[in-house]
Amino acid sequence: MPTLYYAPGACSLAPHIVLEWIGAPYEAVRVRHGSEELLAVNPAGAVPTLREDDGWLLTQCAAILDYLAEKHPEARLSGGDTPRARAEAHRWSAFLTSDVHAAFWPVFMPFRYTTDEGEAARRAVVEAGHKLVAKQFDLLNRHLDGREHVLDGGRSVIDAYAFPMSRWARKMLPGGLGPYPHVQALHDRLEVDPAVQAVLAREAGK
Ligand SMILES: N[C@@H](CCC(=O)N[C@@H](CS)C(=O)NCC(=O)O)C(=O)O
Repeated sequence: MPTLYYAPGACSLAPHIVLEWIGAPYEAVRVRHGSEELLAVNPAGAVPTLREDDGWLLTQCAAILDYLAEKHPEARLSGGDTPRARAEAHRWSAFLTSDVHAAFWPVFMPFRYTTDEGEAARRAVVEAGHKLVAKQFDLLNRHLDGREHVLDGGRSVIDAYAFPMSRWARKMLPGGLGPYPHVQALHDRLEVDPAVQAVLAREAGK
């Protein structure tokens, strides 16, 4: 049975949702950033980390999502098997796990982006981060116009990753998801999914 190390609301929410969609037994272990427990499985001190029964550890959300989709073809979460479908899955995985995720860092962790400890410098970094996030969400919003899922092959692990990113944007951007109605629509469809509801409740400790 695989074990997922997660932190509530973090990008680890994506593989958590995917494991629930797959429906096979798994264990979800809540960890604190910087804890010995997390550092023991991921020296970067980041979530998500996946551990298989034989002790094999996998980090990097994109790799974990791709692995889970490949391991469980019956769940049909890869977005398709043709060379172009695989390329599209990798394209959108790279966009979301690098461009979009990284754009949030100045918003969440402004102190990592300036050595100036003043409030004005902190605010300037956060505002620059907002602009970067907005640029990425504009791209995602335009892609989702007329689409129900990120990938044309239907529901996939990429939708699962888009969900925590959308939640972050809704919470952190001054206008929330208002300017991105197609992203908002995807978020809303996913939010009412029973598996997503179950995972959100677990992560909230309910
Ligand atoms: N590139 C990594 C990034 C993982 C990552 O940064 N996770 C965040 C939570 S969303 C984290 O654990 N951050 C802890 C830290 O940076 O100290 C991945 O996609 O798995």
